[in-house]
This record gives sequence, structure tokens and C-alpha cells, in this order.
Amino acid sequence: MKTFPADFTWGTATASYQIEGAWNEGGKGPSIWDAFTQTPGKIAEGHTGDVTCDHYHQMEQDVALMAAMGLKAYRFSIAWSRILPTGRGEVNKEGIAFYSRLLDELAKHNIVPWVTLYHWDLPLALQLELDGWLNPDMAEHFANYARVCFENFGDRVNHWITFNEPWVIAIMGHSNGVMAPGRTSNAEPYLVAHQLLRSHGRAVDIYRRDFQPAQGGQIGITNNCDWREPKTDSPENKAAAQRALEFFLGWFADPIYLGDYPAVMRERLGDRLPEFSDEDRRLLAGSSDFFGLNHYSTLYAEEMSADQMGKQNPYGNGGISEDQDVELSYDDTWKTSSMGWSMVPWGCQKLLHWIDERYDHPPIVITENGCALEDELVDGGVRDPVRAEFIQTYLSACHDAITAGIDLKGYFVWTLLDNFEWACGFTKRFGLHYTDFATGKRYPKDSAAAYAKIIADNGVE
Ligand code: PNW
Repeated sequence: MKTFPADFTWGTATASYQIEGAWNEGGKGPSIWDAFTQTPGKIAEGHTGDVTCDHYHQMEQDVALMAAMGLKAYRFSIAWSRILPTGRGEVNKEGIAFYSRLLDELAKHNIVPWVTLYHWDLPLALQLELDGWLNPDMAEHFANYARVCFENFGDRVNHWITFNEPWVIAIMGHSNGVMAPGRTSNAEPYLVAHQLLRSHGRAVDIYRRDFQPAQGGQIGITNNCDWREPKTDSPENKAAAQRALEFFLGWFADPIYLGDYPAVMRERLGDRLPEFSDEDRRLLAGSSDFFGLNHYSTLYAEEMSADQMGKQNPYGNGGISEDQDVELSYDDTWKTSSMGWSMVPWGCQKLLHWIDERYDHPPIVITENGCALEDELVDGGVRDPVRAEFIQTYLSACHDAITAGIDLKGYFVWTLLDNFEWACGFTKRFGLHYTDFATGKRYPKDSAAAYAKIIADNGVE
């Protein structure tokens, strides 16, 4: 048995748009995801999050599922447009009431809430009126929204995450257009990323000054990063893998931990990469109490050959390919999930070491890890040994990292239950529980029991 530290956090994660439904109920305003999914052609099979898991109406039952697994923590996100229907102005009391009930229900079961303020569902009005994250004024609006959340929920929330995966917002929302608001540009991702970072800095400043002293919680940001393994030992390929990691994670973590964007990004992007003001820099420095990491997969990286340049999908390759000149590939021996993502536990371990070294040993929390499979409901159950093995092997790699001195504090499985998987709609199932979207019923998969056992043992075999 590989036993974890006694205070290790065991959780699952979800996001508002993916599970809540009730898109136009309870005084909620529309978000960019409502508009995006309701636009024909954007989502697989025309699916939307209008209803999805209907968690808005089934919240108590969902907390009961968590309690049945012995979960210690639950990470969820707040829908900004439930709190402020147009993103600013009057607070919607029904929205506050919903999340208050959720927090009280979690408290009843001793499940610790980890609350994400922004998991991609921007109030539509802010997109239409202000151009969303392209607008420098967004920092003020986000900070005001954050303040409303700290005021109303901070008595019960001690773990805040400002943003989920700014990389996805920038690249998939503004470069390849796969995610809302569905823009395609080579310039906008860098501008959007800059405003997301500034907004994070502002919200953290407010929390630290006006709430943290009395409430005593922690605040941070969650970034996503997959591992990039040099395809060969050549200096070019090693440099390519390092460059890919700096364009992926360094882009967002360097300004917080090291004071500015990675030098390699500045070299390659020049004026396309905005500059931080002194004030921004001051607010960003040390603005994360923990290093939130969403990690799913691994690919080989190599220097892009001249004959490949321009032939690749310009927006593919895990970033804007011509900006990083990195070619990515799979190893044929790797298992893949139904997302086509490779399952490589040692990649997770190497990434934890990379973070530990580059950012001077921060406390790390894996705020998402999991896999999508072709699950089938048979006799009210789902046999998903591959998911159980995925979790077990990734946790085993995490344990090795802890043994080697990495300060890993917690792990959240993505996700509690099958839900609306963004552009893939309901075609991809990541849950520990099977959701029958026709009836709204949930069924525990075998992996839910496997994870419950890991939690009960506080360790993996
Ligand atoms: C994360 N990529 O998204 C999100 O935080 C979740 O909402 C989502 O359901 C989950 O992972 C599974 O997709 C990602 O292409 C989306 O690298 C895309 C990527 C990574 C994470």
C-alpha cells in the first residue's frame, strides 16, 4: 500500500455549465456558453447544456452520491450569470440562495468546498457589450463579481480558485474557436490571456486585503498542462519539449511565480505579447496560495521540421503551432481514452517535478485528472476497469512524486458524474457515475467504488 499524507485532500470536480442545466431559471442570465451551444453546428449532435444533469434541481441527491463515496472535498464552479445576470449590477438573490444551499448541504456531510469563480461561462452581456476578455475593463468586472462571492460565501468557503484553465479560454476560445466564444485569431489568445491574468491578480488582491484576514482561506488559480516528452535526446528536441511546456504552462504560471512571461515567448512573439504594468506585476507576484493543476495526458515533442511548417493545422498541435515550432506525436504503445488522449502516468510525475523545480517547490493540488471511456449501462451498473486503473496508476505516480519530496496536497477526479463535455456534447463520458440523460438518473460506475476504497484506505496498492 502506498499511503498518502494524513491530511491529503480527496475530491471530485465539476463545473456549472456542464452539470447545472436550468439555463434560464432562477433569475439566471444567459452566458456565452448558452449562446454558443444554441448556435447550430458548434456542438456534436447539436447538444446543449440547457438541461444536462439537471444538477440545479438534483443538488441534494448529488451531494448524497459524494457522501456515499466518502469524498473529503468537492470542487464546483459558480455561474457568474446566476449571481449577476448581466455580469454587473444587481445581485440575483436566487442565485446566491442556490449556492448557499449547496454549501450548507456539503457542510452537513463534512465535504470541503473548493470553489472556482470562472469555469468559462461568461455572462453573455459582457461578451456583447465589452468584447469579453479582450477588454481591459474586465479585470474590474471580474473583481466585483469575485467580491460578491467572497461576501456571500466566504464564511463557508476556504478554498477559492479564480480561473479554470486560462489556456483553454485563450486557445480553444480565441484561437481554434472550438469553445465559446468561438473566435479564431492568432493575436487574440495572447490579449485574452493577459486580461485573464490581470483579472486574477485583482480578485486575489481583494480577497487578501478584505476577506482573507478574517476568513482565513486560500486562493489560487488552476492551470492545465499535459506533459511534453522530448521525442529523442537531441538538444533540438529537448528544447522543443521545454518550449512547449513554457508556451503551455509557463505562459500563465511564470507571471505569477517568476514575475513575467517566459523569455522564449517574448523572443518569438515580440509585440504580440502584451506587457504588464508595474501595478499588474505587483498584484500578480505570488498571487496563488497553491499551484492548481489540471492534468490529463502526454505527447512527444520534437522540433518542427521545415517541411512540416505550414502544413499542420495552424491552430492545432496544442497551441498556435507556428509560434512554438513544436511537432507533437503519440507513442503507439500508449493506451488512449475516448477523447484520444494518451494515458501515461509517468508523464504526470515528470510534470510535477518540472513544476516543483521551476516554481521553487510550491504546494500543488491536482484539481482535475480523469478519462473518458465508452461506458455502457448494463443491469444498472457500469464495468469500467480502465478508469479505475487510470486513477490508480496516476495516483501511484503521484505518490512516487510525494516520496521524492513534491508537496502535492490533493487530487480531484474529473468528474463526479457524466456531464456536458463542451464541444463533444454528451458523446464523451468522464464520470464516476453514469448519467442517463433521458431520465436524469445517476448510476455509480465500478470506478466510483474503486475511488471510494482509495479514499477509505488513504492510499493505493
Ligand atoms: C478540462 N485540451 O478541459 C475542463 O476543465 C473540464 O471542464 C473538461 O470537462 C475536462 O477538462 C475534460 O475535457 C479541457 O484540449 C479541455 O487540452 C481541453 C483540453 C484540456 C482540458
